[in-house]
Amino acid sequence: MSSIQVDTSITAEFRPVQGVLAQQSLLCIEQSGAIVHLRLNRPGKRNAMSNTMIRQLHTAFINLPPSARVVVISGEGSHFCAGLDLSEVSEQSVTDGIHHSRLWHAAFDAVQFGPVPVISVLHGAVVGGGLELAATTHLRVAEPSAYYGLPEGQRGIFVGGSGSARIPRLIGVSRMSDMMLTGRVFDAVEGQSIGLSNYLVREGEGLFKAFELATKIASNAPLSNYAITQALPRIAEMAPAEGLFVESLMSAIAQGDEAAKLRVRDFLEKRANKVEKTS
Ligand code: 1HE
Repeated sequence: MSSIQVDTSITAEFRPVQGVLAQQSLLCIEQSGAIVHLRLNRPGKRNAMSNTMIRQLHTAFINLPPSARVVVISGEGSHFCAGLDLSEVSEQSVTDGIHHSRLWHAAFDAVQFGPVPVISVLHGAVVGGGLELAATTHLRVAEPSAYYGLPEGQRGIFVGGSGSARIPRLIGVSRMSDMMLTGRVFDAVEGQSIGLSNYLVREGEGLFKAFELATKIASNAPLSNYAITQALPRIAEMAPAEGLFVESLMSAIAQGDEAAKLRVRDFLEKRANKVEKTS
């Protein structure tokens, strides 16, 4: 029996979280064990992200319960997210536009660089700011109904929610330019093949898959997960010499943690799983 005790049960029911997270009216946030499930909850407007929703997302991610080990984001209704709420920007000044974009950056940084890994479950429209949000999460699970578009070109605007920094890192500048210049829409199968999603599952099975992945992730040592979500993307942006030095520091820090010592001892004393081929 492993000496590592973590509550990663997903058989327990998801229950509404309490406190500040319960007050975010455009989000529905529930928790089961180590997993927090956050649903964008504005289905009448296809989960279009208003300023209020962006602020609520930010608030949620800087107030996650300490017991959270993984967050799963999904969208209520027939689409993941229709992107920016266009009704709020039509009369915006240039200055307001900059502040508006920076609001998104702050919220999405709280998602990507928050305390725990985040998985998004994608179905229906994943467009504009919705794709920017998906690109901010650490893993993406798509259902066959998912489709990806960046209609900014047609709307006369530009990405403002970190898409120009995050989406090319998934699919390259060339594909993103195609999407923005021509309005090209990728379906779920294309999205999977070009790296927009990590997993493509059957319709209606996205959440189940995400919870299954979340359960595995939650059973890792928290510091390893933190290193993977925080150090890895930063090291990947560094020149190799600097990156390798930071890698040495991060690996020594992770290795020095009590959780690592326990896990290595579990393996050496034949209590831990071996690495096996998945079917
Ligand atoms: C919206 C929005 C929105 C829907 N802002 N209200 N995003 C876009 O350009 C995508 C625009 N939306 C669409 O293309 C379609 O709505 C969908 C493909 C997403 C869904 O179609 P459908 O047929 O299921 O719904 P619908 O009938 O078009 O929309 C239902 C309602 O949601 C309707 O409002 P209602 O009051 O008439 O019922 C729509 O107006 C409303 N709605 N999408 C505002 N986006 C930080 S920069 C990010 C830049 C961007 O994100 S640009 C991309 C913006």
